[in-house]
Amino acid sequence: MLFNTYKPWKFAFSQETEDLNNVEKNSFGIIGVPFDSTSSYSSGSRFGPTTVREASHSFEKHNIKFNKDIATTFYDFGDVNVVHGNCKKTIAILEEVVNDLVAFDLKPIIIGGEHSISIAPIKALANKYKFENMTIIHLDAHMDLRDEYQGEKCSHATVMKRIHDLNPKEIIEIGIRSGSVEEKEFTLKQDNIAIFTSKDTKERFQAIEDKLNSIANKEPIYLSIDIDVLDPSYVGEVGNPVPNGVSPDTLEILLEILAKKNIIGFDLVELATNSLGDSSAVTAAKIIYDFLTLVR
Ligand SMILES: [Mn+2]
Repeated sequence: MLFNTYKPWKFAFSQETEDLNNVEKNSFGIIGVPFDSTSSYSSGSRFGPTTVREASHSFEKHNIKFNKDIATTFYDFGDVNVVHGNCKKTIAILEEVVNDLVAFDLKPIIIGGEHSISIAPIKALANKYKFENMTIIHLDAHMDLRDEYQGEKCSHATVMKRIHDLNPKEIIEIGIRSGSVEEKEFTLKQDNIAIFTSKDTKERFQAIEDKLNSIANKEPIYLSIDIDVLDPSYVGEVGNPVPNGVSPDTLEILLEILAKKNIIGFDLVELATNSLGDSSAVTAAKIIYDFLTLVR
C-alpha cells in the first residue's frame, strides 16, 4: 500500500460515515467538545479532542490486556462548534447534537473539553431513558457538587450538582480526594449519592465492586470520567491535578466491570495538553480504546 491511511483527526479504528441514516443501530458515536472556558487552574482542555484522537493511533487492533480485538462499531463525527466563553450556549449546542445521535440509536462518547459539558449528553439521553431511571457513574478526584463556583452555576466544579438537580436515580462517585465541607455535608443529606474515595479504591475495592454489581444489567448507566481521577504521576496534564489518585490498573478493572453493564453514554473530560503524543493524552485515549474493546 503506497498511501498512508493515518487520520489523526479521527479516533483510530472508527468507521466512516457522514449520513446518520446509514449508521449501525446501538453503536457508538464520538463527538469532540473543544471547550475550556470555565477552567480555573490549568486551561487547555480545548485541545483534548485533538490530542486524544491523535494518541489513539498508537494502539493496535488487538488489545492484549483483554485478549480481544477492538471490534465494536463506532463513528467519529468530529467536533461541535463551541462558543468560547459561553458555557450555557455550548451545552445547548452539544445537547442538540447528542439528541440527533440518540434519535438514530447511537450512544454518545464525548471527548472534552472541561467537565461542565457532561450535563448536555445526560439531558439528551434522559429524553429517551428518563432521569429517574439513570445511574450516573462519575470517576473523578473532585466531587463537583458545588452549587456555584466563582459565582457561576455552569462550571466544571458544579456539573454533578446540576446533574443531581435533575433527580437521576443515583450518582456514584469514585476516586474522590478533593472537595469542600459544603459538598461533603450536601452528600450526607442525599440518599441518591454514593461517594468512594481514592483511598477506598485501594483499601476497600470490594465495596465498590459490590456497589457496581448491584446495578441490574439492563439499567441505563451514564459514565463520566474526569481524567484527573488518575494519579498525576500517570496523567499530569489535567485542569486540576490532585495527588494520591487512582492507578490505571484500577481503572482497567472498573472498566471491565462497567463494560458488562448497559452504558448508554460516556464522556472523558479534563485532559489539558496541546502536545501530540503526550503521555497523558495516550493514557486518556487508552481509556476510550479499552472501553470500546470491552463493551458488548
Ligand atoms: Mn476533577
